[in-house]
Amino acid sequence: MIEFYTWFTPNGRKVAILLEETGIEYNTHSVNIGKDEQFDPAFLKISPNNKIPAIVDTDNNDYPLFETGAIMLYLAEKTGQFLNTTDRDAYWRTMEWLMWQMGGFGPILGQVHHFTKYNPGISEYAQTRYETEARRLYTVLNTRLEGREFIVDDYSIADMAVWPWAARHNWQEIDLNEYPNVRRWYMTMLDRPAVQRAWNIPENDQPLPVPE
Ligand SMILES: N[C@@H](CCC(=O)N[C@@H](CS)C(=O)NCC(=O)O)C(=O)O
Repeated sequence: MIEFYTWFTPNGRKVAILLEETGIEYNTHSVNIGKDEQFDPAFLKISPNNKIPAIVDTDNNDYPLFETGAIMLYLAEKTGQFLNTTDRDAYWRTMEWLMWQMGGFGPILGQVHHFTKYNPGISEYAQTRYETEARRLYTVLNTRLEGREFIVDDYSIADMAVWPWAARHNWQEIDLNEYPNVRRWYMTMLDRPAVQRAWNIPENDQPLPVPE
């Protein structure tokens, strides 16, 4: 059994999608980051970086894990799903795009949320810098998806890691119509029942973002 500590944010939803897609048994524990529950001493024992999400694998001596990249690799290995380990090119391409999300798409879009959505006008420099970088990253993704249904051809943890960040395109003032391959891929993902269920973990009243 996987104990899943999370909140309804892009990083939480990355792991929620994977858990739902694999069909593995898990329990959800809400960690309300709006109420600073990520700083509770009990949670810090599992996630010393005081961020959601984190997991505990009770089938593996209560093994705790934080950082979504590590969690997704762990769950892909445990279930044997969504990471092709036999085709070495597919394996490394999946790693490459997972790392691209962890090191670029996530952190930069997180800054766009901070400066453009929540604190507009506070720093023109920061807003311009992160919005420009966000558009560059969407262009990179759009190019990668040209002629491909998914980021690494077969549906993988790379798609699950990137999608919840793209789901906040409105917050980022990104018009997905300017990135047609991203839009098509985004809609393919949106149609998946597991993605729809994951959006609501833990239960929340946020509507699934459907681009105009
Ligand atoms: N690199 C981390 C980032 C996790 C992260 O930033 N989580 C946010 C929510 S999306 C959080 O817990 N924020 C609470 C805080 O910063 O105190 C990962 O991929 O797991």
